[in-house]
Amino acid sequence: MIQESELIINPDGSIYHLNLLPEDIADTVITVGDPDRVAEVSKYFDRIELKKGKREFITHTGYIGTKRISVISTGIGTDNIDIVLNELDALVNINFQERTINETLKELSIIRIGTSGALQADIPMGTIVASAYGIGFDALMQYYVKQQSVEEQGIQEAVMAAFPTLALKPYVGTAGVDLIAKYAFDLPKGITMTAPGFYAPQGRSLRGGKQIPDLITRAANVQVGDQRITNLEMETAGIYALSNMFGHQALSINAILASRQNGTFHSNPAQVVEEAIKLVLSRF
Ligand code: R1P
Repeated sequence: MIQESELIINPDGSIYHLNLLPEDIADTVITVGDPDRVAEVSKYFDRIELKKGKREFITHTGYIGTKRISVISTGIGTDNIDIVLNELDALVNINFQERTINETLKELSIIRIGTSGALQADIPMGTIVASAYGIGFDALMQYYVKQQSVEEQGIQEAVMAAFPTLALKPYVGTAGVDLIAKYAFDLPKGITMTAPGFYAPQGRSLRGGKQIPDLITRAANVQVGDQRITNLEMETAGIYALSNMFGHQALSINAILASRQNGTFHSNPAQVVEEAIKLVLSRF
């Protein structure tokens, strides 16, 4: 039996942070960082069945045709991903009355529609990129047990060699094969670097000193077989690694808003995000 302090259930039976009941969530869940982006996705639903939320975690569940779909905002960063992924998994794989793990486990399809900066000069702003892998430069997976594939180990070793001064060991997660085939078969793909911050952890500095001044070129030059680091953001690796651990499929689709090699930012970010949303929903 899972203790009350570990699986925290609100008085209405909903899970602590997401404020959702098990029946509130569809088997396909789109995640977005920005709570305002939830309505930008659900405006394309044929019918919205519920809108719930708490803090930065806003959820809309509805239907496209006869297919049920949820969209949930995660807010920014891996610490939020830890909460969202654990609570989504609990909603489908834990019996809240008995506080026990279900015998038959459910596999969710989790699709992130996010924004990101390109690391490669040949990926222009406005491109929609899919993450074949995510590499996390944060400590999240130092607290979990996850099997590592040979491919993941190769990426981890190449990245560690490129960043010898890092005290932590970046971890790797992998996209769900079925989701890549369904949603991202024709998109440019690569490794998404996931940083634990927006400024120095992504090679930016407005005023403070940077511990890794050449972070962008170091990351851009990593080559593992035919894989390279295409883009940089703050959630994909955590989503992938936890989904891999739990047995869910995940896919991260990013609208490229910045070119980090050229130092430029897109003049109409909302339009690129809209294109990414329409692309994913048209393939649902
Ligand atoms: C930073 O501005 C945020 O934007 C990116 C980063 O990963 C980070 O969450 O993604 P979202 O637009 O999906 O939030």
